Amino acid sequence: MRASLLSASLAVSSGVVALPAISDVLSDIAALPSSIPALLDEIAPALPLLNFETHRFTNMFTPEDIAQRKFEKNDTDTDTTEETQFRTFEAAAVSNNVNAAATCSNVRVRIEWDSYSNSDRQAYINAIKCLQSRGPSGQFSQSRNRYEDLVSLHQNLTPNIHGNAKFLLWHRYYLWMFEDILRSECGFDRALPWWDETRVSGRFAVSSVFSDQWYGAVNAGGNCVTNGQFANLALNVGPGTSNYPHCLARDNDDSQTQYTSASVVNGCNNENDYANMASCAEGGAHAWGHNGIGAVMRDTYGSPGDPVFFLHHAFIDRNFRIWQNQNSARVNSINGRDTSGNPLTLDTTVNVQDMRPTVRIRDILDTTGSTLCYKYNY
Ligand SMILES: [Cu+2]
Repeated sequence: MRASLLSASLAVSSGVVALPAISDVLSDIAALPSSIPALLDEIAPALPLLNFETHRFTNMFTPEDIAQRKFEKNDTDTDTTEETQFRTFEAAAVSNNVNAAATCSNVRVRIEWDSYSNSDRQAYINAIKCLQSRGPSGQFSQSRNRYEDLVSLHQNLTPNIHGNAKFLLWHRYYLWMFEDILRSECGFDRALPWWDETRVSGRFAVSSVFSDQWYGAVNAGGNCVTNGQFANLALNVGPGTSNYPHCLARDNDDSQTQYTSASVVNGCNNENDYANMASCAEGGAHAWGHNGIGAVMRDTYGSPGDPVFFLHHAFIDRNFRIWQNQNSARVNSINGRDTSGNPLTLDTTVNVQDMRPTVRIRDILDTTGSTLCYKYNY
């Protein structure tokens, strides 16, 4: 009885219409402690994977799909060359007035995980744990610590920032804000790391990221991660739009992580058109990495609850930057549409619900401009 009530409430609050084969998950649910308050003092349970699966990243592109250009957005044809040229011209006029060297003279270099020293790694993880130990701002009712403010923001905005051309831009600003909060609130004094998943596509478990020493196992079979520095981490935001205490869980699937490969990344980066490239990147290495790590990372809404989210998204942002570096016009022009179908312009805003100032796309296209000031080590 208790188990069916629980699954019903999860299903309703996360917007799921029907849960298939309830008998398949009953045994898992039945193992949950009896009340939510009791959970707060205990190890949070692993939730049945179905709760994450329901909100998984969709529109995934294999190398074959990419070769067939299945990522193409129908709407990008409406963005005429004339329009794009005008936006480029407009941006050039503005950037002529800005001395980039003067506003970003101390560029931070985000270092790939394998080259990030043990001291850097520990400082970074300490800063994340610091955020997790600090109280929430109060801005988000579902958040129980400062780190979960960031997860809540992502959960709140999920429909606006996925599946449309804002995806790469919003997540770029979100990562920058994460770094800025680590620095201003937890004394972090280095640049973020990023993780080159092309080196370990199809074999994530061999990476030191998922070792006892750092993030703990990726092969957790959907159970709680019980090793590494985030062992038994309790999460309160998600899955989906619901909020229920659960542990950090993972469920590695190499048949999916194989597509974080260089061929997938390069296949998307060969695309000339921003909106098409962004669509390809989102359904390419981005989605495969999320779904391949599994469980919490499989939940579009609550995936930042797994701290590896930020290593993964720095990889995606780095791929975007590599694409921009191929042609200088790519830091001065934009196309594609937002979730409502409105064309993006350089003046379209990117907001983080006031956790940091709202910016315009023109402010964050260049990672070495006056708003952001970072690059990647390769
Ligand atoms: Cu996201």
